[in-house]
Amino acid sequence: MKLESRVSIMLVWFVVATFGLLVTSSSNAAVLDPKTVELAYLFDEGKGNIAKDISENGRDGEISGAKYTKGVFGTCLDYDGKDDNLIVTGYAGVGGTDPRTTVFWFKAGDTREHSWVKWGPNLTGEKYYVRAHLRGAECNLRIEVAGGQNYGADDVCDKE
Ligand SMILES: [Ca+2]
Repeated sequence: MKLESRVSIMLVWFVVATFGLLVTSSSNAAVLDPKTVELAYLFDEGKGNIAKDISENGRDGEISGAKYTKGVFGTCLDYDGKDDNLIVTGYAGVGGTDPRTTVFWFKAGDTREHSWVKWGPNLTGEKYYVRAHLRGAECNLRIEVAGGQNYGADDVCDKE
C-alpha cells in the first residue's frame, strides 16, 4: 500500500478495516478495535519517520517527505505536496470483492491530482485507489479500481 499526496494535507488518522468500525452515537467519535482492523495509524509519534500501526498486524509505515505537526487530536502528518508518502511494505491490501472500509481524516489546502490511499497494480481485483477527482477548482473523493471508478459530489479540497 502506498499513501501519497501532491497537495498539502494534514492526515490525522488512517484505518483500513475489513470488518468495519464501531462508531459511537457522536458524529465526532469512533472506537477503533485493533483486533478487527488491517492497519491503523494515529500519527501520535510526533517525530521520526515511522508511523506505528496500532492493529495487531504490526504493519508500521515508513514516512518520507511528510513532517509531523499539531493536529486536531495530538499530532498528524503535514504533506507539502512535493515528496510525501507513507509506505507500508509487505501488505497487498484488500483484494477482489472482499468488503473494506477505508477511513482517513485530512485537510487539503489546494486542488491537485493526487491519491490519498492506494494499493495494487492496475489489475482487476487488485487495484484500489482513493484519490482526488478534479473538477475545475474543486476535487471530489473518488474510488477507483481497474476498469471502474465512482466519485462523490462534495468538494473535499476546500481547506476545511
Ligand atoms: Ca515534503
